[in-house]
Amino acid sequence: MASRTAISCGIARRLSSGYGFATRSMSSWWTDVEPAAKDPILGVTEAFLADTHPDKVNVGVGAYRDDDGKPVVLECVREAERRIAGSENMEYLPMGGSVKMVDETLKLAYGENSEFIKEKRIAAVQALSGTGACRLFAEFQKRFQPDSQIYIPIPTWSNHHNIWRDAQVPQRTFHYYHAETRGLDFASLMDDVKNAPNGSFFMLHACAHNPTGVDPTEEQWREISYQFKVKNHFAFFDMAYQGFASGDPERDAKAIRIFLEDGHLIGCAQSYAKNMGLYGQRVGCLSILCEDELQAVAVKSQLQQIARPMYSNPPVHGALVVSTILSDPTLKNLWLKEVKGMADRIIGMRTKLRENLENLGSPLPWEHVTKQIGMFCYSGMTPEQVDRLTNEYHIYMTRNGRISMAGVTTGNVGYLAKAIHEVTKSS
Ligand code: PGU
Repeated sequence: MASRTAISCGIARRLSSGYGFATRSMSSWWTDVEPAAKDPILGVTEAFLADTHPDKVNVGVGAYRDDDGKPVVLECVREAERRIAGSENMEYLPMGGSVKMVDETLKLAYGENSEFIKEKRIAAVQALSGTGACRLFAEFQKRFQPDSQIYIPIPTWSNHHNIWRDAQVPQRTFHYYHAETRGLDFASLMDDVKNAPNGSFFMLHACAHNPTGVDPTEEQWREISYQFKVKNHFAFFDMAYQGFASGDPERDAKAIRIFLEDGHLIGCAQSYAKNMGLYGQRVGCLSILCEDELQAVAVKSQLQQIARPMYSNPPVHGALVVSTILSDPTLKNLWLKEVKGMADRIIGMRTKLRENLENLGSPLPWEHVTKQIGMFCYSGMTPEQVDRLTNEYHIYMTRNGRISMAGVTTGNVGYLAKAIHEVTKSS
């Protein structure tokens, strides 16, 4: 940095003294910058928006749509916003964000009557949605366990790799999905857990695994938790879809509760992007369960110190929306009803998509469309088949064959099934 400043001062001097360096404009600093690769998920949205075809379909990004294909603002959110507009100010939040929002958020992950909450053993801060929570944790991991690595399932949400890469935490992978059965590769997963060095960090999807839609059963979670205990591994849960797996946020926290029962000190990223439809508000939470209150105070203070030079303090509006909803029993019940409504519509679309494919006489099996859970269907289509869907049918999805079921509607499911049938029937 210092040398660049010195060089630029030199250039400025020569320019002003007429030495004839006019061709070297300041923009030449960036001539070596190549365009970044397109994001495999958000790049799909960009391509979709640029397409002018009237029948185009976007089943790329995991963002919920109603049955008319429109983005949804939940009724509970509308009501909370009416209340906020009439009363709240927009001051800075503390570095760790809204205490009220964080307190309510911890109840969703750790349980309404959690002993850990009562004992103040959880270090928790508001984060910039689920991504920000993961990123904050990765930074914390690097800072306080500098020699550690992170084990990430294959496949996973593509951004997980970017997050731990930018935090300079080395990445390892563990088996998760079995392509032939389109289910969990439990045996290989357990082998990887056993073979990892003692005390390894693992990133686990708490529910509604992205992109596969395949979760371990309760029994399998118990075995995973047991083996983590034997190996003294650290479990970091990314919970971006609480409520979308079963329709009930409480049931979707089961994996976390099993780990808590078994005495693990976990970490957890929570997001309100999907289950409250607060995508662009960037509201979420990072929590780390500690040995005691003293440790939790220290850990929280370090998380705040990481946040301070990055973004200082998190945004206030989304946090107010969340805390208003969750602290009011009537609004909270409305929210629970609305989450279930979203999950149910997606399940309905799974049935319709499968029925349509079978009625078209597809020679391929499609049971996995209805067996998988959460927002996504991991269809098994190849990148080339996806390219044909996009180029010939204006259907946009990620090249790993993931269909965001949240974008499937009564209006487009027939068209989608027909196009999928056309590109897969001879495979
Ligand atoms: N973790 C998982 C497993 C996710 O799928 C997502 C979002 C996040 C965290 C982050 O969500 P926040 O919005 O930061 O709370 N994945 C979606 C949304 C698009 C994206 O890639 O960010 C998806 O389509 O996979």
